[in-house]
Amino acid sequence: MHTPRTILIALLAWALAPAAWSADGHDHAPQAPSGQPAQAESLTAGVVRKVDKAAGKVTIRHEAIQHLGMPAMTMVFRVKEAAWLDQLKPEDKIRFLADRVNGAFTVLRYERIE
Ligand SMILES: [Cu+2]
Repeated sequence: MHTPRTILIALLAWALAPAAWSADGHDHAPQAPSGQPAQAESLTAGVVRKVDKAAGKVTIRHEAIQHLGMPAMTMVFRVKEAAWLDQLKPEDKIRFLADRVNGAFTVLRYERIE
């Protein structure tokens, strides 16, 4: 049978352990580097589906975009340079750099895939 003393010790051990763990947990944070490489610049393959010069947008069927956490899909992008809308046409195969600019997904750079 348990004596009151062993029960008390068990309760104290249970009560103190989590406090010790959380104190340790708070210690490591300041030294830890962020781990995320700043803006890993990676080009994404895609195929132009539609160019809308009036709206300044291009629809691209693209592969997964890791740095945006986006799976492969077809979607509309803005473009950094309006002139690109004259150079792009449906079925063009491109590799492009996409990122958020003022909350809108934007093509910042692209190159044609021959
Ligand atoms: Cu997308």
